[in-house]
Amino acid sequence: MIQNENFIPLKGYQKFSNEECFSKSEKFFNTVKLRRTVREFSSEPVLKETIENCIKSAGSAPSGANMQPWHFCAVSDLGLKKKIRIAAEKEEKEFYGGKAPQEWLDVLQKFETNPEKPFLEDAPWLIMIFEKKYDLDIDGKKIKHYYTKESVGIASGMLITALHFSGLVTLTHTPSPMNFLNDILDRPSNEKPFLVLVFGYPKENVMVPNIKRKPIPEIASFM
Ligand code: IYR
Repeated sequence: MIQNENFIPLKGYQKFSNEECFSKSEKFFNTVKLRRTVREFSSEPVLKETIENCIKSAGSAPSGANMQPWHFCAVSDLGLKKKIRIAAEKEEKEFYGGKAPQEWLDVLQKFETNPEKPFLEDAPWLIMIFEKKYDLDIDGKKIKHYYTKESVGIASGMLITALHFSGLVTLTHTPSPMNFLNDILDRPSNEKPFLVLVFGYPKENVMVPNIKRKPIPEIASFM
């Protein structure tokens, strides 16, 4: 047994039988499979405390050398949301108007996406997720981070799952490039925008794309 101050006993672990594990996995899947990306939101507010819980869940993600290389910037302010929408739509107009290769636009066609992004103002909250390429110590010396993309990707997945579990719907939005978010949100240069997560309650009678999920033999192999 390891005995030094770097380690503590595993807390709160609950052992389940194989049957219980199966039943819990099924229950989780039956909740998670209902998650759908939604593009139209009601303006109904969401409690800040709910968002804090979801961000705490995301912040419990594993990360390279436990550097926790993320920052979550939650925005409900109407003025900021408007600024973000204007800047994102500027990039998206270029994307749809010639920057994106035709092949890419062709696969997006069935989702009917376009440069208009009203959800950036309609949804009660946006969380801008930043990837911290490095940290700075009190003397301004760089602290290297490892596997930042992987770590922030895992945390983002956990945030989406937490919001879904709380009864909210999300949209993962990635205007490209998104450097404008550093200016609008006054974030430092060691933080790189990773994802805009739009979320709230869905607009009434919202429609979603008619898509299928790949079955297990297509996405997994057991050896
Ligand atoms: N960022 C654009 C384009 C876009 C790209 C992918 I890949 C999508 O799955 C959906 C949209 C937009 O948000 O419209």
